[in-house]
Amino acid sequence: MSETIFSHFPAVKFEGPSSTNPLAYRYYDPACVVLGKPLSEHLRFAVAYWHSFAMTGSDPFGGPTIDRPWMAPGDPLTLAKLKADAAFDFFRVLGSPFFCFHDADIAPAEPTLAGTLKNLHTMVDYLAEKMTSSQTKLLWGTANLFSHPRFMAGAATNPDPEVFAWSAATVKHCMDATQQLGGSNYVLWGGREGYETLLNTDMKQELEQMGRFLSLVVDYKHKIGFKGQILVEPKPKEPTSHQYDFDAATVYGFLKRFGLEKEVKVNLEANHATLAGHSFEHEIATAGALGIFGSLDINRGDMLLGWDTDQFPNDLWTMTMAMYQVIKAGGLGLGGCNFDAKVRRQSFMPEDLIHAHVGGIDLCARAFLTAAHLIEEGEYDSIIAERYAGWKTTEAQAMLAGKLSLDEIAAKAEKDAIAPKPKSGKQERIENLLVRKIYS
Ligand code: XLS
Ligand code: CA
Ligand code: CA
Repeated sequence: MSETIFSHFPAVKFEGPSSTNPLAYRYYDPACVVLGKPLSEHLRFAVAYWHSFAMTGSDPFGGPTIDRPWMAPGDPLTLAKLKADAAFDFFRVLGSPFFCFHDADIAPAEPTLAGTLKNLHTMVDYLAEKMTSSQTKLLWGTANLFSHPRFMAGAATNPDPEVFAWSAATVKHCMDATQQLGGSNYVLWGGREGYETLLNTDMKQELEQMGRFLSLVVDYKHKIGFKGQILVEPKPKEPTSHQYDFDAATVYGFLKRFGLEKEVKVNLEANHATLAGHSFEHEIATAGALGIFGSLDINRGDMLLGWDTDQFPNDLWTMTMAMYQVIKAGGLGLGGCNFDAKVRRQSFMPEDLIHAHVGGIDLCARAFLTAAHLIEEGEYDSIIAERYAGWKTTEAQAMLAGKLSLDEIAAKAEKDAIAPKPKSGKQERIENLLVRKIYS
């Protein structure tokens, strides 16, 4: 492979908490066994191709600030291969176990569907070849059904059935690509599946279309024997003002309605949770309780802004709360921690991209280790268990299991003259315990 912009960076190594090397892992020791398996298998970190290699730093007020060799004018397929070479070199530097991509990130589009799909498969073959000499695997593939003007009124929910069909064809080929590359998951983020104004929108019709589309995806998964998970990624707004996949609970209701709740799980993003007015851990706990927890997009928003800034995470408290809920939800399984995060537009040096990922990986690792320690030690869980201990009695269990009707419960409560006493929720005691554990 020819030289890339990352060639002169050595692989980042675990050096332990006392290291002062800015490009070392202080907490992420991939081989460290915790809760019965190596940390790398719990966290399954992934680099997002779009933010790391396709993002130019432009914003509504200014043009590109990030200039990579593959962004120069030239033959689009040659440039896409140059980009892929750099991407896999970057994975080498981080020791990244996984990556994620959209079709549009890896392959140039053409005016025709056939031309675009041909380029996609050329580049998928190229990535497949690169993966034979790399440790990095595919966490998930997805389709960009939101950037091109044809998707301005949605993909599956577009009023034009030809856009539905174009989207179906694209997803079919992206699922084939994901399977060819051994991907663990296929993700659907409904970028423009929502509306800007109800004045021109038939919501009932659009929801039918979206349900049919997802059912077709699930059918195709079984048809080709794809062993990975199908994941829907909730987001409440941006780019549309009302997105149909608002949050984990909304997606669950939608899946139930179309009988897909056993087939599809969610890919939860921190910044999308906060845009929905939730915490990241709320979304993880909700998905865990509903049995649809799939994977994570790791990032953070800016609480003073209120849009999707996709910054790298740096808050240990928040991440520890999230990781605690991940463990309680049964772990990431086939999912992983994908850095759906981008460097700021002033951070245009290749080195900035490495610093960003090293910090994010280390933060997640530290948070996971603390969450695992909290669980192993048991003090925190025992406070919660004690709070619900009343439900352990046979009588309470009978009530929960539906063995007593409302009037039977009423009759018994009156006969026993029950008099429940208020009990402390112990919030401050818990907060003090967590502060001690997280910052020690
Ligand atoms: C955008 C989404 C997107 C999905 C993949 O806000 O986060 O990047 O993760 O299409
Ligand atoms: Ca995302
Ligand atoms: Ca986002």
